[in-house]
Parts: sequence; C-alpha cells; structure tokens
Amino acid sequence: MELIFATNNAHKLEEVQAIVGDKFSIKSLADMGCFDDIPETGVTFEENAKQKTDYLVDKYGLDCFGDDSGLEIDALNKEPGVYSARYSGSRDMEKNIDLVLAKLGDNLERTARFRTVISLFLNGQQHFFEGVIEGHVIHERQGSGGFGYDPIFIPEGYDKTFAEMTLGEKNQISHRAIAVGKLAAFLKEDNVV
Ligand code: ITT
Repeated sequence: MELIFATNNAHKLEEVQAIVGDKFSIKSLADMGCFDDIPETGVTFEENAKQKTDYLVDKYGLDCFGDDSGLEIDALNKEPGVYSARYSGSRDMEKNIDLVLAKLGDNLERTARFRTVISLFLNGQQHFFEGVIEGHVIHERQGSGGFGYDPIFIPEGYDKTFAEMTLGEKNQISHRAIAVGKLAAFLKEDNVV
C-alpha cells in the first residue's frame, strides 16, 4: 500500500519506512514534487500534525499522514516541546542543542520525553496516534547517529543516547515507532492493508 507522509524531514521518512517495512511504500512531500514549507502555528502536537495533513488534503485532496514531534524537558516547563525544530530561532540543531544545554546548566533534574503525534486523514476521517518515550537529557552530546536532539537523550533503562544506537535499535523503542505501530495496527484492523 502507498501512503503519503506530509514531511520534509528525510530522517523521519527513513525511520518510518524502516518501521513499517515492505508492506507500505511511503511517499514524502519531495517525492510528490512538493517543497512547500507547511505552516506549523499550533500550540499542541495534535494541532501541528493536523496542519500538515490538512495542508495536503486542501492542496491535493489526498489521504495522508503527518508527524509532529518534540522533546519535552520537565525542568524547562516541557520546552522545547512543539518548538523543538526552531528552539533557538533557527533550524540549526547545533544552536538548538546548545540552547537546551545552556538553559539546563548544572541542573540535576533532567527528566524528559520525546513525544510524537501522528495525524492520519483517511476516507474523510481524522485520526490521531501518539507515542512517548521517557528518559533524560545528558550534559554533553554523545554519538553521531540519528538526528535532532538524539545526541543528548538517553531513554529510560538504557545507558546510551539515541545517537549511539543503530536505526534498528532506536526503532525498537522510540516515540515514533510507538506512534507508527499504532497507525499500522489501525490500518490493519480497518482492512486498509
Ligand atoms: P516535518 O514537519 O517536515 O515533518 P520537522 O523537522 O519540521 O519535519 P517537527 O515539526 O516535528 O518536524 O519538528 C520536531 C523537531 O524535533 C525536529 O526538527 C527535531 O529537531 C526534533 N525531533 C523530532 N523527532 C526526533 C527524534 O526522533 N529524535 C531527535 N529529535 C527529534
């Protein structure tokens, strides 16, 4: 089955395709020749995820899904949260991570979680699927894999960051894998695949 993923983020695309395997062929915005910067003005992950799918539904009239994700750090009042992509004012992840580490400073309270909300628009109906993974933010970057805030996040029960894991290891436990698993189960139950 072919599914359209309303994303410009190649890392998300790679993770999701690996999670769903051969059963689904995922097409991104770029695969459709769409390079629009979809507005994300919501204050919740649900709102932003829905804005991504609404945009594609309005523009092309196609069923699709979108993912809005972010890192919620308890000591920073759940920031960067929905502002994860541009926390420092730009999409420069070096700056975004530097800002997180500077704001946390020596704070010993470093609990955090990654959250993904998937919006699915299918046959005229709206659905949401959520995935969360708890963990903590470390003091310095570790690892060179993954993307975004992966080098500073260690999931609960592990001793390495997402950036020190292989794609397969991250996909066993991640927020995105949990949300995508729910999406895939829904499509299966609904006999879409
Ligand atoms: P699309 O909207 O095109 O899908 P985006 O990068 O703008 O891509 P978001 O609006 O969901 O995606 O931004 C979330 C940011 O949070 C993202 O840019 C990363 O910096 C970070 N992020 C999301 N998922 C992550 C993950 O699995 N690991 C590390 N950082 C992640």
